Amino acid sequence: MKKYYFVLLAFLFISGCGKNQEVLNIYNWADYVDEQILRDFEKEFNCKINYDTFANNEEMLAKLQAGAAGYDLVFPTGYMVSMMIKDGMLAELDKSLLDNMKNLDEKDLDRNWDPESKYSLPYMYGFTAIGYKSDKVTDVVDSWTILQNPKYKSKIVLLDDMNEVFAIAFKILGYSVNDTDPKHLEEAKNLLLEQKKILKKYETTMGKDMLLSGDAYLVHNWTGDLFQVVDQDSTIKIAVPKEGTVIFVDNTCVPKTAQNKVLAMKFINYLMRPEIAAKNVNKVFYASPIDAALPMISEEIKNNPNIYLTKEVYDKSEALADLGEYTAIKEKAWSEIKSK
Ligand code: N2P
Repeated sequence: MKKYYFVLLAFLFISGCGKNQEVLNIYNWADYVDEQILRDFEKEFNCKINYDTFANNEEMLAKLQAGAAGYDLVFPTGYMVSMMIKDGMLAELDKSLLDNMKNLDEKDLDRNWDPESKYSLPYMYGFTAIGYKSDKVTDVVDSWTILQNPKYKSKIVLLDDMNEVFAIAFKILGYSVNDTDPKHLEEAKNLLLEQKKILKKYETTMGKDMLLSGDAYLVHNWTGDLFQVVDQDSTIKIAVPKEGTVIFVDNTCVPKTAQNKVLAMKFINYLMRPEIAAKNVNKVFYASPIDAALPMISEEIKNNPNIYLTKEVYDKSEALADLGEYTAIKEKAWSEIKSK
C-alpha cells in the first residue's frame, strides 16, 4: 500500500512541477552549445528545453520537410537559410523581442542569404580544417591532398556532409567550392570515388572522438569540434590547407511551424547577451559575432587563428552558396558516392 502511495505522490509532484511550464524545442548541430546555458535559461524563464541534434544541414532540412513540426528554433548555415526562405519554411523574427541585436555588428547583418536579416541572425562561425595525430602522420599536413595519401588507408575520416566533401575535391581540382559545371562535378565525383578506397568512414559527430581513440589519424571536420579534443591529447594538431577552405556562419531561425515563437525569440535574445555568448565560445571553440563578448573570452581562444579567422585564411576561403536547382544534381552524385 505504502508503495502505491509513494508512486501517486511522485506523480503529483512531477505533474505539478510541469504545470504552466512552457516548452522550447531546439534543433541544433551536435556539440554546439554549453549545456549550462540551456539549464540557466530554463531557470530564468521557467521553461523546459528539449534539445535535439543534427549532423548536417541537409538532414535538418529533410526532417523539417518530412513534417517534423515541433521545432521552435533551428540553426542552419547561411546557404541553407537561403534555401529555407525560398521554400517558405521560416517565420519572420520579431525584432521587438530582440533588443540584444544591438550587440551585433552591422557587418554580421543583412548577409546575402537573408539580405534584410528578416529570418535569421548569426549564431556562431568557423571553418573546416584537418585534425591529425602528429605522432602518426609523418608527412606535412598543409594540403587537402593528404586525404588522398594511401599511406593512411582506413585512418581517414571525412565529414558526412555533401557540400563539405565536394569542397575538398573542388579545392584539389582548383575550382570554387560552389562550382556548378556538370563536367567538374563528374571529375570531383571520380576523385572522391577514388578517395573512398582509402577512407575509413564519412562521419561528422564522432570524427573527433575517432582521432582521440586513434581509430583515425586524419579527420576532416570543423575546427571548434577538433579543438574540443586537442585539450585531451597534445599530439592532435589542426591544419588549414593552403588551397583554402569552407567558412561558415550558422544562424538562429524559427520555423513557420514553431509552436512557441515568443519563447524562441527570448532564447535568441539570450544567446546574444555578451556574457552568454562568451560562455558558449569558451566551451565549444567557435567564434561569436557578439564583439562585446570578446573581453570575456579566454586569451588562448581569441588569439587562436584556428578559431578566430586570420585575414589570410579568410581571403582564400569561400562560404557555401545556395546552388538552387543544381543542388539536386549534386545530391545525385553524392548518393552515387555514398552507395559505392
Ligand atoms: C558544431 C558543428 C559546427 C557547425 N558541432 C558547422 N556548420
